Amino acid sequence: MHLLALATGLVGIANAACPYMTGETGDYNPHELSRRADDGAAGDTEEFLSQFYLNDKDAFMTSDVGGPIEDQNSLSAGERGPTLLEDFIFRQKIQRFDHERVPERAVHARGVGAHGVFTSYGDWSNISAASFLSKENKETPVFVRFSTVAGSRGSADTARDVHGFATRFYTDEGNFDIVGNNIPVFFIQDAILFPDLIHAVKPRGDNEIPQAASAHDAAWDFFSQQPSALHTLMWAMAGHGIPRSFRHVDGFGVHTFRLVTESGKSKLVKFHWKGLQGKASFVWEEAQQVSGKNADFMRQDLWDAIEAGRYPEWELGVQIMDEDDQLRFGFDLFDPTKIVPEEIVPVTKLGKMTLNRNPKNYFAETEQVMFQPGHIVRGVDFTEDPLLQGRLFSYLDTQLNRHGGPNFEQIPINRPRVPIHNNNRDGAGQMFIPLNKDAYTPNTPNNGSPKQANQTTGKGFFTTPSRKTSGKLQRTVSSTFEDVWSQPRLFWNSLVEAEKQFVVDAMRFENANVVSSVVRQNVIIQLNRISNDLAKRVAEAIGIEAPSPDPRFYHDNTTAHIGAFGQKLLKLEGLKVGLLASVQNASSIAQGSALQAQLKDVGVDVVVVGERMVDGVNQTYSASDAVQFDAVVVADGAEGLFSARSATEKQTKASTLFPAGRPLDILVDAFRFGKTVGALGKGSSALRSAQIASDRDGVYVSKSVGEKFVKGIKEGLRTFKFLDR
Ligand code: HDE
Repeated sequence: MHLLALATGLVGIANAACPYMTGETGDYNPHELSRRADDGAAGDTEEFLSQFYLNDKDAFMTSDVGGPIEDQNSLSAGERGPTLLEDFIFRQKIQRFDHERVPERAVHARGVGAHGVFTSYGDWSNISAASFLSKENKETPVFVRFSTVAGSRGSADTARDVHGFATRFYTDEGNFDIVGNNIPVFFIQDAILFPDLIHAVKPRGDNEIPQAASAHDAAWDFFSQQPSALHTLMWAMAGHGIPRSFRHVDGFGVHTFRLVTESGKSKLVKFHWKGLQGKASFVWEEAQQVSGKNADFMRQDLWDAIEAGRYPEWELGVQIMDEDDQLRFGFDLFDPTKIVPEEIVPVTKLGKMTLNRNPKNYFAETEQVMFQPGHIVRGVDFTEDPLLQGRLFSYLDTQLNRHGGPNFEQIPINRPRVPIHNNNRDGAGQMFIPLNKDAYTPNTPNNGSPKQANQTTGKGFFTTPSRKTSGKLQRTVSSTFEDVWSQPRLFWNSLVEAEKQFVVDAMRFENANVVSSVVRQNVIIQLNRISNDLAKRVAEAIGIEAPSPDPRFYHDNTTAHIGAFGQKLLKLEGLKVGLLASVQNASSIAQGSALQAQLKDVGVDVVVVGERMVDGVNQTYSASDAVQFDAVVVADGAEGLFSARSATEKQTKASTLFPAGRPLDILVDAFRFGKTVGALGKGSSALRSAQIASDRDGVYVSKSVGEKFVKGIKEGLRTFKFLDR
């Protein structure tokens, strides 16, 4: 008889007579503090986390061990004497400060988090046993962290980069994380190359330059010699690399995962987060300016939107495929450099996520949240994707390094909303007091608890029963992963013309910063395998001879849902219109409230800009730039501030209220950044000073804030970018 079975057999006997079976282990709940809802639902995140809130209101300051103290002067030997070692108040305060930092994330160091809720659209037990998908309207708390990849924790938000989109579901059967990106593919096919990729993209080893940028030799050297990177590179060079905000990105699980039903039937799936705001991007000059003017632009945008009750939303969808489809579409579903075009497999929407609460403390929540692709629940399973397999090791490993021990899952933001029962013990910073003194299985004294749970007993996690693997050991790329050029071409073919130019401009910028002509040459060789047109246009600008077409690689296929441009925004909430007014003309300022009244219904904010802060003015010209606004309107009566540059300079020289020519610059920049531009009444003369023809796309002129004008501005904002100006 198997030892476990033997032990289990004995439990029954022990149960009746054993003095250890007092019921104390049965009641053991290390989550004494957890207020789990009676119905077994995962409960409300804020209520759970509020147990850990520290509120200093009307309290005296205390030391870390609780005694009230004063901490503004250190204890010295005599008025002018040295500080005493016995001053525990001084020592504790400085020591705690010295230890405030933990290692930033090795990648994705800069990010912003928010709480929310996921609501299932239905009972999805036909595809997954995951409890958060088990019934219509079932709600599960979530925490999301958006990030950039390459920059350090203090880098600017608008660096051109892939963007992280990591979601944790605090389900009533444990935590499930989708640790995804805003781009559906990845640069490499095997996790063992990740350190190479990141070392190539991160700043140089000697001088740590450049920060949060891929416009340098090492990055493009790697990209051009590792052509599996090309597909992701194309996405990153398109609008997806510089989104307008985190509210305006989609998200992807990237790898193919498995969903598994109660009975063990599996499907292959790709996870999608489809934003209900729509997608929007900056243009590059604009993104660079934002980096300098407001490095926190994107975290501010998310924070403000949530504070204002404009909760961003995403639908969770899956492309569902059969196990037999693994090689059916002309590529390998386990190759993370491939998308499954939605024309082949449409996206089934499973539910909706709403982000509705900002964290109370950045460090405790956003910095300490530790996502892992390995956090899965019953009903979800991995696949053989070698990138995913490697990630399953890396996240836990790096988190041990960040936290300094294995108990980080007990930190409030990481804790599941259900009790923990296992024989894992001790480690630095243990938060629980386990009552079970027999931390082993099988055990007799504890009646075998905690008991083993599996597919049929205790709603346990189970691996897809039909999964099998075999083969001889080898260090090779799968032959089914070899074609890495067709899908970058599919991407290129599917872009609207203006976004193609956007990609060309991005590649010209990046490669103009590459010093080595060998690397630039290699880049062009690879681009030519995607498209001769693309290669020629980039080559022309970076001093490389235009290559001849290489038709071995070319096809004319296209797919929808690819670009960041070319689709209208679905919601305008939280976008900003700058009304350029003048304090010299009160009526120009009053147009702000008229315009605001008309844009309120779509959640657009009007910011009235004037020479100085007076009633009705929200911002001064001295502190304003085009990059702060999604559209700019010149008020009737403000035209005096916009005369041709020489006159403006003369006029503003006399005053130091704002830099010379600032109002005109805002207008000119707004236009060249592809934004919606408008003018009211005599304000339209400002357009002439800026050499903006009033019949251009996205330019709206009117006598006053009338219906047609407002409709135009809204329509312009929906288009968001007029790229082909
Ligand atoms: Fe990550 N990645 N990654 N990554 N990743 C990390 O884990 C890694 C990859 C992603 O907001 C690290 O806890 C390897 C793909 C996000 O906290 C680290 C490989 C995708 C975040 C790590 C990949 C991602 C990370 C650093 C190649 C999209 C931020 C800190 C096999 C599907 C999560 C941490 C957050 C973070 C390793 C590739 C997304 C070092 C080895 C593909 C969104 O463990």
